[in-house]
Amino acid sequence: MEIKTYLKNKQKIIEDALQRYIPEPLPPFADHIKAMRYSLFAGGKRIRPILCIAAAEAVAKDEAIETDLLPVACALECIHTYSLIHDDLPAMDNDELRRGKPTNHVVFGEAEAILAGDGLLTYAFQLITQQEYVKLTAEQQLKITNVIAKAAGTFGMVGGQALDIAHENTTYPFEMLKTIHRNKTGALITASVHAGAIGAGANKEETKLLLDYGEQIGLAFQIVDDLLNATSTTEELGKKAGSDEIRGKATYPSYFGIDETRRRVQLATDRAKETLEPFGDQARSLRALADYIAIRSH
Ligand code: GRG
Repeated sequence: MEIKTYLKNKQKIIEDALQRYIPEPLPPFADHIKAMRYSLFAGGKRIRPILCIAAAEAVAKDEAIETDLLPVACALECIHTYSLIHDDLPAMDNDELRRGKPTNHVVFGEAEAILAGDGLLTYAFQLITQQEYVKLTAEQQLKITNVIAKAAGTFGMVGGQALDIAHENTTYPFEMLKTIHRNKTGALITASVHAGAIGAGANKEETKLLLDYGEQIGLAFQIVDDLLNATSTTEELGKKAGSDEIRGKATYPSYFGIDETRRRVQLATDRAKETLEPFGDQARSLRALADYIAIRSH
């Protein structure tokens, strides 16, 4: 199946599951839930949930694995969406456009946007552990909760964001840029793959290979984000282009120029695909996702 068809099918499955799992905007919390739903259903690519399911499919032959993992996949999207809402706030990147639409705080105000993010982050962990939704064992739920909490928190995305903000308009060694990228963007992507591996009952060797794959595509994903920020238009991206330079952020293109940056994307993508060799044809979707991440246009 072509990657575009695969993505479309999976996006529809995630979309439907999110509609089922995320509460309706009913009193007394109607306005708060409306703000959560606004960003969640604003047209994200759903890469993290799809990676979670594709990683599980690389390990498990059982077709039910997708349904079993849907709450976890949706939880990853909730956390990702929260991070975008908070990242766009005036105190952080101060952006007014995201996923082609006005950002959450522009529509609902700052206080509501902060709470929409808080609500999504917390609801993610409710989803992973909610007994009527989850088909995984208690041990799998515990492991997945730990992996995702770590990746989303101080030793992952939040820590990476803190470093990123602290280093704006400063010059620093390339090693620091790698640390920022690995935590801010890579950690949740790797955790998405890791959660799929846990859900599918991957053994030690399979888990190690999938983690290596996750790290390489996490790296490729962030480098492409840097490239797109430097080379695309706001219309193409659905968010402000050129903002890294305006905010004095170090990026791969600022260290290496565009051509060398593109070469590094290809290198990370090739490495990611190499680690999948032992999975044979069962990892075809993960391979296609690595290619998709490298050539994506928004
Ligand atoms: C506020 C705790 C906190 C963290 C923010 C995610 C993040 C950390 C900042 C966003 C800034 C940014 C552009 C990061 C680059 C990688 C990234 C997360 C891009 C957006 O992800 P996509 O392309 O977005 O998967 P969609 O809209 O398709 O879901």
